[in-house]
Amino acid sequence: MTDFFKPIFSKKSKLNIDQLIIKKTVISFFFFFVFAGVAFWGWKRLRHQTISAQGTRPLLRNVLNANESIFSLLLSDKHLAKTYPASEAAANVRVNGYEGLKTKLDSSGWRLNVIRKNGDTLSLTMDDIKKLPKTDVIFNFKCIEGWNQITHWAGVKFTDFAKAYGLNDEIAMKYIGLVTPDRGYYVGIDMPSILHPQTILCYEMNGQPLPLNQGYPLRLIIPVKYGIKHLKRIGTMYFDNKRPPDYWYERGYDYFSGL
Ligand SMILES: Nc1nc2c(c(=O)[nH]1)N[C@H]1C(S)=C(S)[C@@H](COP(=O)(O)O)O[C@H]1N2
Ligand SMILES: [Mo]
Repeated sequence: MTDFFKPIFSKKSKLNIDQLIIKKTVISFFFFFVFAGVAFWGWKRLRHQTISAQGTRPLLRNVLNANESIFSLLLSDKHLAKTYPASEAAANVRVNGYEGLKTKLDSSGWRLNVIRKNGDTLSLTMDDIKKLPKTDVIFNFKCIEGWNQITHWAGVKFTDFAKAYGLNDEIAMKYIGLVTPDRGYYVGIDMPSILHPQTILCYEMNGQPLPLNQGYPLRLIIPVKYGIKHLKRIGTMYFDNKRPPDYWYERGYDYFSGL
């Protein structure tokens, strides 16, 4: 008996088929019980946690935050989202999400308000923004609901915009917040992502001014993030070292929402 079992867990011995089967079975059961134990522990923890101000149960939020610290390490200016020729861009672009677009837009009164670190506000018109160099971005737009579409956008690179308006102290902070004019939709974005070379303040789609439901006059296009972060109809931007409030984060989604 022992001559049969003993060698199974000693590294040196050669095993016959029956011994190998037993070894693999024992190892499989071991991992089965470990994973079942972790799952049971997680389930017990979750049952007693209530949905917090962070939009979900604390254990789930901790998992999302841990994912964020791993994925933010992968974000780099050298990692570009795949781009496509304009001929591959969809002509009929999907429209999704109307938060912050439900109030009538005051086109002539619209300004981009940039709240500076010292509290001053820059109040910019579309002409101010269109004067800056224009960049096209054609990429695969991805929504967490599960659809994606190759789409063609153009506007000013966020880094060109920040340079033109001398937002040096501002981009040294950790986050940027964007809000629609009526405050109905709002996002917070980590600074490395907004400074990524493919992030644009966008005013054109397929070579035309943005349609109203796609965020006219100005929206964010940020290919390193899921659709939820591409805020349409920007009214105000501000900078902070703490995470700015974020519409979908408050409803349980991942804050980082990176791709
Ligand atoms: N103002 C505003 N911007 C928004 C949303 C919204 O509800 N309101 N939805 C977001 C989501 S979930 C997605 S997928 C994209 C969709 O952009 P599209 O309508 O141009 O396809 O916009 C994002 N920006
Ligand atoms: Mo979305």
